Order: sequence, then C-alpha cells, then structure tokens
Amino acid sequence: MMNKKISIVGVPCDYGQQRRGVDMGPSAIRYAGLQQRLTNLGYEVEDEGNIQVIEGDAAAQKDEKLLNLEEVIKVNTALAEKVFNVVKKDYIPLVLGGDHSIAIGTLAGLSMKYKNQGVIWFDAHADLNTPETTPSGNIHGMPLATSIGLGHQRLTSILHAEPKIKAENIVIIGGRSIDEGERELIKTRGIKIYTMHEIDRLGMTYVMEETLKYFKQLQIDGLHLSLDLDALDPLYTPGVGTPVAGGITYRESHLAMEMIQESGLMTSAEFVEVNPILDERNKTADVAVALIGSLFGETLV
Ligand code: 5AB
Ligand code: MN
Ligand code: MN
Ligand code: MN
Repeated sequence: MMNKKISIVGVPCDYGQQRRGVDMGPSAIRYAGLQQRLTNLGYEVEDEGNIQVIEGDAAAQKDEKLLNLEEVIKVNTALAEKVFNVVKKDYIPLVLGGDHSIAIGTLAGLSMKYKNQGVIWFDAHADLNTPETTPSGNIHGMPLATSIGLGHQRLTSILHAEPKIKAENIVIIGGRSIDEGERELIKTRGIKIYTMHEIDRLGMTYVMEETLKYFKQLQIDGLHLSLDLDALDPLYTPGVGTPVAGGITYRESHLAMEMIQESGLMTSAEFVEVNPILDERNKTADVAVALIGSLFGETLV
C-alpha cells in the first residue's frame, strides 16, 4: 500500500545562483493550487511552511569561489534536519525550491533513512560540478557531485560525513547542457544518463521503462525524484534561471511522472528552479503542480 501522507516543505532559497526571484518559487507553486490538488487525490497533506532563509542579495558575494557558501550551508543544514523529521514520522517529503542547491539538504536528510536510495534527476544540466570544475561558482550546478561526496567539505558533510548517495544509483534524464568536468564524472563514476538524444531516439516510454527496471535491479530502498523545471523545453516552462532549448515536452514529462507513480517506487520528491519573475503568468508553477498531480496518481479519466 502506497503511503498517503505528504509533507510539503518550502525552501525560498536563491543563494545557489545569481538571478533574483527563484526564492519566490515555493509561493508560486502553492498559489498554483498544490495542496488542493493533492487532497483531491486522497492524500493527507501537511504544509510545514518554509525553511527560514535570511533575505539577502544572492548576487552580492562575487569574490568567493563558491557563491554564498555560508548561506547555502545554513539553508541546507536546516532543510536536511526538516526532511529527516518528515521521513521519521513516515510522511512523503515534497520539497519546493528554490534553486537546485537545496537538493544537497534534501538528499542529506533522506540519507538518514534510505541507505541505498535511487535518485532520478530530471534536468537540462547534470549538476555534477565541483569547486574545481565549476564554470560559474554557482552551487546549484553542484548538488549531485556534492551528494556523492565530491565538493566543499562543509557541503559534503551536512548531517554526516558519508556520501549521501552512490554514483551508480543516479539516473539523469533530459540532459543537454553538460560541462567538460561533468562528462568526465559521468564516465568515470558510471552515472547513468539519458540525454535528449536518447529521449528523441528511444522515446520517453522506453527511457522510463529502462530507468525503473534499473532501480529495481539495484534493489533500492527509496526513490527520490528531483525535477528541475528547466528539464522541460522553455516553451512550457519559461520561468527558470537557466533555460536550454530542445527540452522534454509537456506530455513526455507527464508520461514520465505517470510511470514513476505506476512503479510504486517513489518515496520523496522535489521541484526546483521555478522563478516567478522570469515566468509568464505563473505558467511554470502551473506546470510544476500539474506534474506533481501526475506523480501522485492523477489520471486522465
Ligand atoms: B541547474 C552550469 N553547469 O555549473 C554551472 O539549473 C549550469 O540546477 C548549472 O541545473 C545549472 O554553472 C544548474 C553552467
Ligand atoms: Mn532573494
Ligand atoms: Mn538545470
Ligand atoms: Mn538543476
């Protein structure tokens, strides 16, 4: 029997990158009717409110190698503790970003319960940069590397010093803007990726079947979905900080959510990078809520 209890955790953080406005993502997603959508599906939904983030200018600290490192550590430590509390009381964490640096905290919290967790990462990017390879200094480009134990020691040691996930337990879907250092890690660490090329060539159905089969083979004890709205084509989700043309379509993304739901494997999720300032009439938040609906079991008839 699927767990029917969800805890919503908002993370109004924009310190992982340099464009203002992504800190309003949680409000935009709630405003798009999130809670009602989930209660309509028969879930007991608790809104935990937002993780406290000190308001500041995310673009201010240009001289550091890792931008806003202290703030990112603070937010992610608080988030990790919150997520751990949510899984302890047996609710499904549904985390709303905020920029993608918050996956560091989410995965740290989840790692306290799930020792062999799988991660399905929908993104135009691989988010596998390290302080050595980053072209930008933006920590939202580093959460996957951090979570496998590569990166600034104070980020990799949030909650505990061990890697939060195994590299081979990651599947990236929708990649189309991958940096040189990230390619190297994908190869040397055996990280699975279905780029847009594979999605075009094989179709989303096949890609998701293979992905879910892979997780079953790994005998994962939990599956986390991390969905960066820039995975979709900017046609559908224009309200993101780093849009890349040639992305996943609206229906392909829904199909993927529906197949994750059917698998019964998913134990937590996060939706990130919604930036209402860059959006068109809350379109991107609307898509996020529609995808969350499909992920949690909405059907067309
Ligand atoms: B997102 C880039 N790889 O590291 C970098 O939106 C972009 O969370 C990162 O996927 C994009 O700065 C991070 C060039
Ligand atoms: Mn802000
Ligand atoms: Mn991205
Ligand atoms: Mn991302």
